[in-house]
Amino acid sequence: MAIDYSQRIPNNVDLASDRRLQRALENWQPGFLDWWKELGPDGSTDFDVYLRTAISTDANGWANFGYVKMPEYRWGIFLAERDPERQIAFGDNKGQPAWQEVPGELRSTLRRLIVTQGDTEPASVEQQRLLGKTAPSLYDLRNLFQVNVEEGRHLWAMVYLLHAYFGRDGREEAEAMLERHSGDPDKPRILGAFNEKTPDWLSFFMFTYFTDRDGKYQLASLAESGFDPLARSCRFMLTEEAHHMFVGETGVGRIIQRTCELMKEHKTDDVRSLGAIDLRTIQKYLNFHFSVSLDLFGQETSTNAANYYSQGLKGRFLETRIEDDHVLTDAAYEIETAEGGGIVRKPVPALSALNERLRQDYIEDCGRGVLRWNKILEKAGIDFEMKLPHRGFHRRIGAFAGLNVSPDGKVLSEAEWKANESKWLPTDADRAFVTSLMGAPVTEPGKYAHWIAPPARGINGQPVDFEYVRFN
Ligand code: BYC
Repeated sequence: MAIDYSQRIPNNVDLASDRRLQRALENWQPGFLDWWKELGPDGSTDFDVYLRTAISTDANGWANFGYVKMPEYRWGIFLAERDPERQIAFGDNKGQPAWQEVPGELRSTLRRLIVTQGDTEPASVEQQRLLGKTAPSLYDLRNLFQVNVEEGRHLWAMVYLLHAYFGRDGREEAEAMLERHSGDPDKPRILGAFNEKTPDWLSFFMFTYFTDRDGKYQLASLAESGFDPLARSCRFMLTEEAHHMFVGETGVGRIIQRTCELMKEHKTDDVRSLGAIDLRTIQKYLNFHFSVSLDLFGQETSTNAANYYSQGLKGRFLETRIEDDHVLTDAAYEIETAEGGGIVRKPVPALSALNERLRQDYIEDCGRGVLRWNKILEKAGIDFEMKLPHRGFHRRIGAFAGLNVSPDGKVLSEAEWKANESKWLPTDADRAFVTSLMGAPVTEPGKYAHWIAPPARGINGQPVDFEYVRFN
């Protein structure tokens, strides 16, 4: 699965053999580059960045490191290897050979899924575009840029599918990917969390921990798709996604670490006066990013989700490892949801509960990192525990959207909510404080901003004081 870098668009799909498709994508490419220059990482054009670039999609080739000027990064089309024997693993078409073309009757549904997925990728780049101005170190700046170029490539992955399999509609959707913008009042991005701001590095780390993890779970579900080119695209995207979540988990962990150090050294909880972020504020950011990311899974019970599954378009997380009939027409699944002004547990048809089931897998995964953050606190001897709030807390999508739910899962009156909201979610003053810590970028190798601890190790075996970015 070597990638052909001699082409204008690097690829491992033999693009050169399809001149029409190649031309169509080459026509889209300048618009993408203009978008990158306008809304990609601000002011980064001349930097040499120590980046990972895939040279093949197998285990030996996808993590190749070297200095790259970001606008010269070779965005391209990389699909995981095809298994000619692959069968659809679930739904009404279970056991049939995976589709290499889009079944006519599933066209618009599949296009919508691909567009929703694709839309998030450039959205996140737009959200993060100013963060380089306040990078806490060269190591972090490099990680931000790595995440950004790969999200750009994930857009390419979806745009390729739209161009290759959806004709004129697909080409129009690919154009529209560059026309909607994060937070644009007239043409916003499709999903809520991608219109929120990422104005500071605590938000960035929370976003890459919680929101990129939604990406992991959605991509894993689409990697089960009966439409093989989508499955193969998503499988390769998942290999890159892991680093994004690593950046988030270790970023939050390093902030907690630094806060603990200062609390111990100065024997105080009030680390704000010492120029660091207090644990309560970190918890509030966690509450915010977790809850907006939970919304990304859609309604608790969803006929859309049932249809995607029965049609063979979107499976469950690690579908083939689950031991059941993979059709689910007779199965039930117990969910927690809002009903009659309260929170109830009840069994519902498993097919309709697929969004909720994926959200449950996601919540469990989120919890594992929180445990590791708590280990840092425990090791430092600090009596504080980070917690994931209840799934109903601060929701805008789904059955909980109409309720005021506290982090520990109690339904509150409007007045009770209002009286406590500022304890649970970042206030304007909290955000202003965190932003105030984001000073000029730290550009000296091996130096780190005051509010964050250095990483335990560098990237690709390099030391932590490596020159990860050269500014020229
Ligand atoms: N915001 O039946 P439901 C990533 C709409 S992140 C706004 O539950 P469904 C990444 C919904 O469209 C992963 N609207 O919907 C991370 C529907 O509208 P209609 C992105 C929402 O379709 C970081 C209605 O409500 N990938 O990769 O089952 C950095 C009924 O809802 C929202 C995907 O999402 C919302 N949050 O579920 C970079 C995968 N939620 O039909 C990248 C593809 C629901 O009434 N998308 N609605 O007009 C999907 O699988 C589904 O579209 C969703 C929604 C799971 C998102």
